[in-house]
Amino acid sequence: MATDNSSEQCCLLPDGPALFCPSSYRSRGDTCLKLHSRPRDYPAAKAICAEDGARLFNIRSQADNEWLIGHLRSYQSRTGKGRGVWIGLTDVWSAGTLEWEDGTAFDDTGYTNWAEGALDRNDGIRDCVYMDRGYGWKWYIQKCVSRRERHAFICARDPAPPEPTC
Ligand SMILES: [Ca+2]
Repeated sequence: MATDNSSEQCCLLPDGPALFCPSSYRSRGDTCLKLHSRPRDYPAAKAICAEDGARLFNIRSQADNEWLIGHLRSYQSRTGKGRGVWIGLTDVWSAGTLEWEDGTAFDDTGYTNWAEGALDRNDGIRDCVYMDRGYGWKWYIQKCVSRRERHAFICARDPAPPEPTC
């Protein structure tokens, strides 16, 4: 992640206050994003985002997918660490029915980037989707909690008016 640019103004509403990303988040479009490079299991990653009023970043377009890959490549080239990242997609609530963490149903006709055979692996045990360098950055599914396979993750939240300083 780039250095803190929290003071960077994110968005302007027509008649509202300027909105900012909180410190340690960076702005991308109208969203604030933060990469957590330390691998966690899916519920732990979710909980860490929730502490910030954020949710796991959802890939909703090819642009999102490419941005995330570029971001991870850059991180890996600097640190030599990291190979997988949760993408905020799970069927843990209803087996076989994938949903994004923002609450929208997964749409097969929308953008997807599945690894070959990944969906065949979706059973009652494997419920959480990640993308992995080992699969050419394509999407794969695994257990949400696995001691051996934890992943980095990105928290996404809305920008907010600046905190009062007095
Ligand atoms: Ca499943």
